[in-house]
Amino acid sequence: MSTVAEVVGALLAQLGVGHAFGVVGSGNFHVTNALRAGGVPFVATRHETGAAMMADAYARTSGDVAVLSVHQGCGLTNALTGIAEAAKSRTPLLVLAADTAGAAVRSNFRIDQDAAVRAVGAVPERVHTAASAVDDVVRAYGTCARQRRTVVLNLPLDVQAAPCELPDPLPTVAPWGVPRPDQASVAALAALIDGAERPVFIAGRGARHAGPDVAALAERCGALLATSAVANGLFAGDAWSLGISGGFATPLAVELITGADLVVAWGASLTMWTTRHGELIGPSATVVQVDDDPTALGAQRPVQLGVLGDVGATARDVRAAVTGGPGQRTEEVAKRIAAEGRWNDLPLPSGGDGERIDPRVLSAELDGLLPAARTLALDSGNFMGYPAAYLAVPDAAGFCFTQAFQSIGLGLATAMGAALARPDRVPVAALGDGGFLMGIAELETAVRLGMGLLVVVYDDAGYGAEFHHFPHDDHGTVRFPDTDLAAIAAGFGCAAATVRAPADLAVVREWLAGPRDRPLLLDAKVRADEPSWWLAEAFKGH
Ligand SMILES: Cc1ncc(C[n+]2csc(CCOP(=O)(O)OP(=O)(O)O)c2C)c(N)n1
Repeated sequence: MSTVAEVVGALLAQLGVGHAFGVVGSGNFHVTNALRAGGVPFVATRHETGAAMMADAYARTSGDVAVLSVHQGCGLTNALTGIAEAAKSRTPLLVLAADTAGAAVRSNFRIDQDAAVRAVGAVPERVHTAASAVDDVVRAYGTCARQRRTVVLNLPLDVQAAPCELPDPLPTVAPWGVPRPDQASVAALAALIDGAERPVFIAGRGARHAGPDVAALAERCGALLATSAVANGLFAGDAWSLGISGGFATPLAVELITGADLVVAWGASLTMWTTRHGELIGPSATVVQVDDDPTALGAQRPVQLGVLGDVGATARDVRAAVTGGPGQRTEEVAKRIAAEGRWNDLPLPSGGDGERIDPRVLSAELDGLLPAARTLALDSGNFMGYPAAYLAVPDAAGFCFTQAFQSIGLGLATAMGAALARPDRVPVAALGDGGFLMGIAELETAVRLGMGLLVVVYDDAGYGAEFHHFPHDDHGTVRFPDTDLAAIAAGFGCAAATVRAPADLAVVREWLAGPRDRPLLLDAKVRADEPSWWLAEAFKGH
């Protein structure tokens, strides 16, 4: 007779979870091994936050449900920052959390796990008894996969140990169909589009599965295309794409988005980041939002029309209903996008003084060195506009932006989870020195996995976002002595180099040409005399 722990692991493997990550302790030992025995690959990380972020990034990049496995109490609390990020991003992440037995009221590990995960936006679930175990797992998996929710399935130790059998036949969880918009909404949106002269479409996370549908409608009605940061890459290669809307936008994108008379947000909630605190939406523009989640419609700012429906289905239905026209796809706009549509088209500052490289130059040089088939993940901080602006990505799966909770320290593990989902691409983690040192434990994991990961640290010897925010204050809390991050990374087993000038980047070419069987870390000593251009925008929100 098998146990509940074994049934939970085997059943999840059967239901089709994609990849598992975690730190194994006594409480999640058996369930993790049951997952592995069922064929689910598992990565043992060095910190639960790293595991949570790898699982989150894996799920975002692959589209599959990913699993995080943690020990009861402290294993779960260590993962909470990552769970919050996943929950805010509606990542289909299933957390298997061991829990103390109901009667173990004095256990050191005891906390109110339901309350803890509910507090960060995840859905608490529980395997209640051996008799209900299968139903409990199916319910948790269904909520996770069908509703794109981050679900924490608590597994009390006494229930885990109880005898249990896999049912025959095994249950299945079929996906739900996509919700189509109602006809009146389709007609209303089609009329607005046909009446617009300068339509712009902004696609967000909810459009990542539907890029071609949105682009096809845009083509018919002459709309220009942009994305929120999370959907960066969705329209890569489209001649009418303006790139990212928001703080990272090019001057041309700012001009054309601000000049739109109709802005349609596709699976984008038009946050202060995407609209630069509303500045990118012209005062007379009509704003429409399309989303399959009614609570998202109008949540961030008022909209003249809210359309409830799947983004892809809505774009297809509206395409059949519009008359169409050239919109703002004129020869002049085409020429301008071709000439100044990317940050890399604009003049760069001089390289630096040989001691400190300019972060724009560093980013643009890396863009030229790296193959197009790449996956870019970012940490948080002053630096992050530079890689977002200058490093092109091949498509939306090529960009992993775990910034819904705005935590530093998540970027390295994010890059690793995305890398495992797309082993055909060169993964790049762009980090500040603060975020890198916070998440450094997973460098050992990357070396152990033989991961060909490029880690670029924009090293300004401090929390740049903070010392630029408060330029006239005491910086004793936010500046640090210069640290030899290349030596630290080499100690972990990475290839590593210090970068002070573009010529130092020759090491990247050599590493790319080689077996790429270990990470390369670049400790790029960057100029820190001025804040990045987008940070001034961000400060307005604090
Ligand atoms: C977990 C967490 N702690 C603190 C902060 C506040 N914070 C935002 S940016 C930042 C500094 C980041 O420094 P670094 O990673 O070196 O990047 P830089 O700003 O220097 O480019 C801090 C401490 C945060 N966002 N997340």
